Amino acid sequence: MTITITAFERSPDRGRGLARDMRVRWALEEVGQPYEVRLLSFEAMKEPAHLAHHPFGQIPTYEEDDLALFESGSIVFHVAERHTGLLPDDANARARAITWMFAALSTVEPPIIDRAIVRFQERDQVWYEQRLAMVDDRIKQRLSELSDRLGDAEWLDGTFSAGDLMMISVLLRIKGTGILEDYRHLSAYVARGEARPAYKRAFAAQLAVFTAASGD
Ligand code: GTB
Repeated sequence: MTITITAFERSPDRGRGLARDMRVRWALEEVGQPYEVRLLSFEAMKEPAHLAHHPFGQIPTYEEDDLALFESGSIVFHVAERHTGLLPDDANARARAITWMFAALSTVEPPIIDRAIVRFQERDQVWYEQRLAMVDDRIKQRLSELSDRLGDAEWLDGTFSAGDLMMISVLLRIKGTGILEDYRHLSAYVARGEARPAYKRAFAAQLAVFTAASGD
Protein backbone atom coordinates (compact mmCIF):
# COMPACT_ATOMS: atom_id res chain seq x y z
CA MET A 1 0.00 0.00 0.00
CA THR A 2 1.48 3.33 -1.08
CA ILE A 3 0.09 6.47 0.45
CA THR A 4 0.54 9.74 -1.40
CA ILE A 5 -0.57 13.10 -0.07
CA THR A 6 -0.41 16.52 -1.69
CA ALA A 7 1.13 19.66 -0.23
CA PHE A 8 2.15 23.15 -1.32
CA GLU A 9 5.29 23.26 -3.43
CA ARG A 10 6.03 26.51 -1.62
CA SER A 11 3.86 27.01 1.45
CA PRO A 12 2.76 30.59 2.17
CA ASP A 13 3.42 29.91 5.87
CA ARG A 14 7.15 29.57 5.07
CA GLY A 15 7.40 26.14 6.70
CA ARG A 16 5.67 27.03 9.97
CA GLY A 17 3.54 23.91 9.74
CA LEU A 18 0.23 25.76 9.41
CA ALA A 19 -0.92 24.39 6.04
CA ARG A 20 -3.35 21.52 6.33
CA ASP A 21 -1.06 18.82 4.98
CA MET A 22 0.66 19.10 8.39
CA ARG A 23 -2.22 17.44 10.27
CA VAL A 24 -2.26 14.59 7.75
CA ARG A 25 1.51 14.14 8.00
CA TRP A 26 1.21 14.17 11.81
CA ALA A 27 -1.53 11.49 11.76
CA LEU A 28 0.51 9.28 9.45
CA GLU A 29 3.57 9.68 11.67
CA GLU A 30 1.54 8.82 14.78
CA VAL A 31 0.40 5.53 13.26
CA GLY A 32 3.76 4.78 11.69
CA GLN A 33 2.63 4.78 8.06
CA PRO A 34 5.21 5.89 5.49
CA TYR A 35 3.91 8.24 2.80
CA GLU A 36 4.96 10.07 -0.30
CA VAL A 37 4.24 13.69 -1.07
CA ARG A 38 3.29 15.23 -4.40
CA LEU A 39 4.11 18.92 -4.29
CA LEU A 40 1.85 21.30 -6.17
CA SER A 41 2.11 24.89 -7.34
CA PHE A 42 -0.98 27.11 -7.00
CA GLU A 43 -1.47 26.75 -10.77
CA ALA A 44 -1.26 22.93 -10.68
CA MET A 45 -3.86 22.84 -7.89
CA LYS A 46 -6.43 24.27 -10.31
CA GLU A 47 -5.60 21.95 -13.20
CA PRO A 48 -7.86 19.01 -14.18
CA ALA A 49 -5.44 16.37 -12.90
CA HIS A 50 -5.67 17.74 -9.35
CA LEU A 51 -9.33 18.76 -9.60
CA ALA A 52 -10.10 15.09 -10.27
CA HIS A 53 -8.88 14.43 -6.72
CA HIS A 54 -10.05 17.64 -5.07
CA PRO A 55 -13.19 19.39 -6.34
CA PHE A 56 -12.10 22.70 -4.79
CA GLY A 57 -8.53 22.60 -6.09
CA GLN A 58 -6.90 22.60 -2.67
CA ILE A 59 -4.38 20.64 -0.65
CA PRO A 60 -4.22 18.21 1.06
CA THR A 61 -5.43 15.16 -0.81
CA TYR A 62 -4.76 11.52 0.02
CA GLU A 63 -4.33 8.57 -2.31
CA GLU A 64 -4.05 4.95 -1.22
CA ASP A 65 -4.37 2.32 -3.93
CA ASP A 66 -7.67 3.13 -5.65
CA LEU A 67 -8.97 5.38 -2.87
CA ALA A 68 -8.67 9.16 -3.23
CA LEU A 69 -9.78 11.50 -0.45
CA PHE A 70 -9.81 15.24 0.19
CA GLU A 71 -10.57 17.32 3.36
CA SER A 72 -8.00 17.06 6.11
CA GLY A 73 -10.62 16.00 8.68
CA SER A 74 -11.81 13.11 6.56
CA ILE A 75 -8.25 12.05 5.78
CA VAL A 76 -7.16 12.06 9.43
CA PHE A 77 -10.32 10.15 10.36
CA HIS A 78 -9.59 7.56 7.67
CA VAL A 79 -5.99 7.14 8.87
CA ALA A 80 -7.19 6.86 12.47
CA GLU A 81 -9.80 4.25 11.58
CA ARG A 82 -7.49 2.07 9.50
CA HIS A 83 -4.53 2.03 11.88
CA THR A 84 -4.03 1.75 15.61
CA GLY A 85 -2.86 4.63 17.73
CA LEU A 86 -5.29 7.50 17.14
CA LEU A 87 -8.67 6.17 18.26
CA PRO A 88 -9.43 4.19 21.42
CA ASP A 89 -10.77 0.61 21.14
CA ASP A 90 -13.64 1.24 23.53
CA ALA A 91 -16.66 2.20 21.40
CA ASN A 92 -17.82 5.09 23.60
CA ALA A 93 -14.32 6.54 24.02
CA ARG A 94 -13.89 6.24 20.26
CA ALA A 95 -17.13 8.13 19.64
CA ARG A 96 -16.01 10.87 22.03
CA ALA A 97 -12.62 11.17 20.30
CA ILE A 98 -14.41 11.56 16.96
CA THR A 99 -16.66 14.17 18.55
CA TRP A 100 -13.57 16.19 19.48
CA MET A 101 -12.39 16.01 15.87
CA PHE A 102 -15.68 17.52 14.76
CA ALA A 103 -15.55 20.09 17.56
CA ALA A 104 -12.11 21.19 16.42
CA LEU A 105 -13.17 21.55 12.79
CA SER A 106 -16.68 22.88 13.07
CA THR A 107 -16.74 24.82 16.35
CA VAL A 108 -13.21 26.01 17.16
CA GLU A 109 -11.61 26.41 13.73
CA PRO A 110 -14.18 28.70 12.00
CA PRO A 111 -13.51 31.88 14.03
CA ILE A 112 -9.76 31.18 13.82
CA ILE A 113 -10.00 31.04 10.02
CA ASP A 114 -12.17 34.17 10.05
CA ARG A 115 -9.34 35.95 11.83
CA ALA A 116 -6.90 35.03 9.06
CA ILE A 117 -9.38 36.22 6.43
CA VAL A 118 -9.89 39.54 8.24
CA ARG A 119 -6.15 40.11 8.63
CA PHE A 120 -5.14 39.19 5.10
CA GLN A 121 -8.13 40.24 3.00
CA GLU A 122 -9.98 42.96 4.89
CA ARG A 123 -7.18 45.08 6.29
CA ASP A 124 -8.03 48.05 4.01
CA GLN A 125 -11.64 48.27 5.13
CA VAL A 126 -12.70 51.14 7.40
CA TRP A 127 -14.29 48.63 9.76
CA TYR A 128 -11.17 46.45 9.95
CA GLU A 129 -10.30 47.09 13.62
CA GLN A 130 -13.90 46.64 14.75
CA ARG A 131 -14.33 43.39 12.86
CA LEU A 132 -11.00 42.01 14.06
CA ALA A 133 -11.98 42.75 17.67
CA MET A 134 -15.32 41.03 17.13
CA VAL A 135 -13.70 37.92 15.65
CA ASP A 136 -11.08 37.86 18.41
CA ASP A 137 -13.87 37.93 20.99
CA ARG A 138 -15.46 34.91 19.33
CA ILE A 139 -12.16 33.04 19.44
CA LYS A 140 -11.68 33.95 23.10
CA GLN A 141 -15.15 32.69 23.93
CA ARG A 142 -14.34 29.30 22.40
CA LEU A 143 -10.88 29.12 24.00
CA SER A 144 -12.31 29.96 27.37
CA GLU A 145 -14.90 27.18 27.07
CA LEU A 146 -12.32 24.70 25.78
CA SER A 147 -9.89 25.63 28.52
CA ASP A 148 -12.57 25.11 31.17
CA ARG A 149 -13.23 21.64 29.80
CA LEU A 150 -9.56 20.66 29.47
CA GLY A 151 -8.49 22.04 32.85
CA ASP A 152 -5.08 20.68 33.69
CA ALA A 153 -5.72 17.31 32.01
CA GLU A 154 -3.09 16.11 29.59
CA TRP A 155 -5.48 15.42 26.69
CA LEU A 156 -9.16 16.10 26.00
CA ASP A 157 -10.49 12.65 26.88
CA GLY A 158 -8.02 10.28 28.48
CA THR A 159 -5.28 9.16 26.12
CA PHE A 160 -4.03 11.17 23.13
CA SER A 161 -6.36 10.74 20.14
CA ALA A 162 -7.18 12.07 16.69
CA GLY A 163 -9.41 14.55 18.57
CA ASP A 164 -6.34 16.05 20.24
CA LEU A 165 -4.36 15.95 17.01
CA MET A 166 -7.05 17.95 15.24
CA MET A 167 -7.69 20.38 18.12
CA ILE A 168 -3.98 21.13 18.56
CA SER A 169 -3.57 21.57 14.79
CA VAL A 170 -6.38 24.15 14.86
CA LEU A 171 -5.01 25.98 17.92
CA LEU A 172 -1.51 26.19 16.43
CA ARG A 173 -2.84 28.73 13.92
CA ILE A 174 -3.16 31.30 16.75
CA LYS A 175 0.03 30.43 18.59
CA GLY A 176 2.13 33.57 18.96
CA THR A 177 -0.80 35.97 18.51
CA GLY A 178 -1.11 36.53 22.26
CA ILE A 179 -4.63 35.09 22.21
CA LEU A 180 -3.68 31.46 22.85
CA GLU A 181 -1.03 32.55 25.34
CA ASP A 182 -3.74 34.02 27.61
CA TYR A 183 -4.94 30.45 28.26
CA ARG A 184 -2.19 28.64 30.12
CA HIS A 185 -3.88 25.24 30.07
CA LEU A 186 -4.35 25.47 26.31
CA SER A 187 -0.81 26.74 25.71
CA ALA A 188 0.56 23.81 27.68
CA TYR A 189 -1.75 21.44 25.79
CA VAL A 190 -0.49 22.71 22.43
CA ALA A 191 3.12 22.44 23.65
CA ARG A 192 2.49 18.80 24.65
CA GLY A 193 1.28 18.10 21.12
CA GLU A 194 4.30 19.80 19.58
CA ALA A 195 6.60 17.76 21.84
CA ARG A 196 5.35 14.45 20.45
CA PRO A 197 7.98 12.72 18.32
CA ALA A 198 5.43 12.15 15.53
CA TYR A 199 4.61 15.86 15.43
CA LYS A 200 8.30 16.73 15.28
CA ARG A 201 8.90 14.35 12.37
CA ALA A 202 5.93 15.75 10.47
CA PHE A 203 7.03 19.32 11.14
CA ALA A 204 10.59 18.61 9.99
CA ALA A 205 9.31 16.99 6.78
CA GLN A 206 7.15 19.96 5.77
CA LEU A 207 9.88 22.44 6.74
CA ALA A 208 12.35 20.56 4.54
CA VAL A 209 10.05 21.17 1.57
CA PHE A 210 10.03 24.90 2.17
CA THR A 211 13.76 25.04 2.81
CA ALA A 212 14.52 23.15 -0.40
CA ALA A 213 12.16 25.36 -2.43
CA SER A 214 13.65 28.58 -1.12
CA GLY A 215 17.24 27.38 -1.47
CA ASP A 216 17.98 28.30 2.19
N1 GTB B 1 -11.39 22.23 4.61
C1 GTB B 1 -10.20 21.91 3.83
C2 GTB B 1 -9.34 20.90 4.58
O1 GTB B 1 -9.38 20.89 5.82
O2 GTB B 1 -8.65 20.09 3.94
C3 GTB B 1 -9.45 23.23 3.58
C4 GTB B 1 -8.26 23.01 2.71
C5 GTB B 1 -7.50 24.31 2.50
O3 GTB B 1 -7.91 25.39 2.95
N2 GTB B 1 -6.38 24.20 1.80
C6 GTB B 1 -5.56 25.35 1.55
C7 GTB B 1 -5.45 25.54 0.03
O4 GTB B 1 -5.30 24.58 -0.69
C8 GTB B 1 -4.16 25.15 2.10
S1 GTB B 1 -4.17 24.93 3.85
N3 GTB B 1 -5.49 26.80 -0.40
C9 GTB B 1 -5.32 27.14 -1.78
C10 GTB B 1 -6.62 27.43 -2.45
O5 GTB B 1 -7.70 27.34 -1.82
O6 GTB B 1 -6.56 27.80 -3.64
C11 GTB B 1 -4.77 26.55 4.43
C12 GTB B 1 -3.62 27.42 4.84
C13 GTB B 1 -2.97 28.19 3.91
C14 GTB B 1 -1.94 29.05 4.32
C15 GTB B 1 -1.61 29.12 5.65
N4 GTB B 1 -0.57 30.01 6.09
O7 GTB B 1 0.10 30.63 5.26
O8 GTB B 1 -0.36 30.16 7.32
C16 GTB B 1 -2.26 28.35 6.59
C17 GTB B 1 -3.30 27.50 6.17
